Amino acid sequence: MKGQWGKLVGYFVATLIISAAGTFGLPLLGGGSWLPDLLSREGGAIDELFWGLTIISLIIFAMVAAFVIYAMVHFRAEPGDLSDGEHIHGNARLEVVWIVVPTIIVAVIAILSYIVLEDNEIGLYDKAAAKDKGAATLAVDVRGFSFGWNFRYEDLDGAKLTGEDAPDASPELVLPKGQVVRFNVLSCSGKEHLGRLEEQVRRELETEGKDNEFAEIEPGICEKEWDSTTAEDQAAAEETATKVFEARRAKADGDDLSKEQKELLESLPAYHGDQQHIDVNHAFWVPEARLKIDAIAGLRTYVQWQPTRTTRPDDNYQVVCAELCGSGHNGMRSDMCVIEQDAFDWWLGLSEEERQDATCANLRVFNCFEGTDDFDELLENVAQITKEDPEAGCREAQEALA
Ligand SMILES: [Cu+2]
Repeated sequence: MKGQWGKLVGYFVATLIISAAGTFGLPLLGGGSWLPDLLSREGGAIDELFWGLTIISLIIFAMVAAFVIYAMVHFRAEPGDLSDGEHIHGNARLEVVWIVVPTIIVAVIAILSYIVLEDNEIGLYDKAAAKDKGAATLAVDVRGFSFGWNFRYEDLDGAKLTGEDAPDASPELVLPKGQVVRFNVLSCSGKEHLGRLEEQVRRELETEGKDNEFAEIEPGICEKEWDSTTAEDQAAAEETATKVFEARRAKADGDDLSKEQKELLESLPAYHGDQQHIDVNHAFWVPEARLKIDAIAGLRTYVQWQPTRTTRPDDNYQVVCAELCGSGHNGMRSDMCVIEQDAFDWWLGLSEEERQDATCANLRVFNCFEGTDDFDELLENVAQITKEDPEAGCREAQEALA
């Protein structure tokens, strides 16, 4: 008996060493890590959890492999032996072990995951609970549509932060370093908008030259919410959006609709052909920040994280869609970048025209010149540098401006 355990332990240790060397060593051959760069405060704990789970998995793998190898080596049949193996059943002690041990492992994993996720969601749903532990200080409205993203910047009460002449929304995600950002995520149909415009054009064409009171079509709910500027407007639009979502879900489930729900669904703008104003679900994800959240049509979801460093020219990070959403899914990517707070404040106030050059491709090079505060001039110079050398890194840019 003693010898058996000794051999089992030997197989266990050997398998553990080989599989651990493979797991941690293979990426070194490729010159990197299994994980992308880390950009957020929240990502650190997630990575630790990931590696913790990896180690638990390696140990379980080595245990199973040890038994398999032991069985193969010591219980293999002699050549020509075609008889059945011994039938064994009813080992109470063994059954207790294989129920209790996995239960403990799963419970430990669940508790560790809960602690990490709970800590990452400080104040996300309960501002009062956040206190000084690092709740969000900036809100970004994230709208996913087929196929792209829009980002709008707000304070936590929903008031827009962009200046008078600034565009409402940005197709790229620009974030200030150090602020905890709460992302309000929604799949807000691009088709809703396109569908309305198409319908409007069609109606105008049909009645060319004649007055057509029907040519003006009400914006859809998603657009209304987007366009609302006061907190009350937004709350009202959001409330309606929630009711529409519930009514649609009830309809899809085959439940009886209330009178209010029926009226609501009938009042929605309808277009020719399919229900073009309904977009599909997407998922908002910046791999370097680790956290992701679904973007659901009609239902707002939230995620928050704090970018802890600025992005450099080599940090070509992107917002990607993590939910297979259709033919354009692979192209549903937007550039993202993190800049210093004062540069961010300046960026928010830029007019539509000025923002043309203030893209992430240039803002990343911007970050090579920390301490400069004449951002207008810097942008002009940087735009010139990247025009001549789109691949310019910090060194090239610094040399060009020296
Ligand atoms: Cu997608």
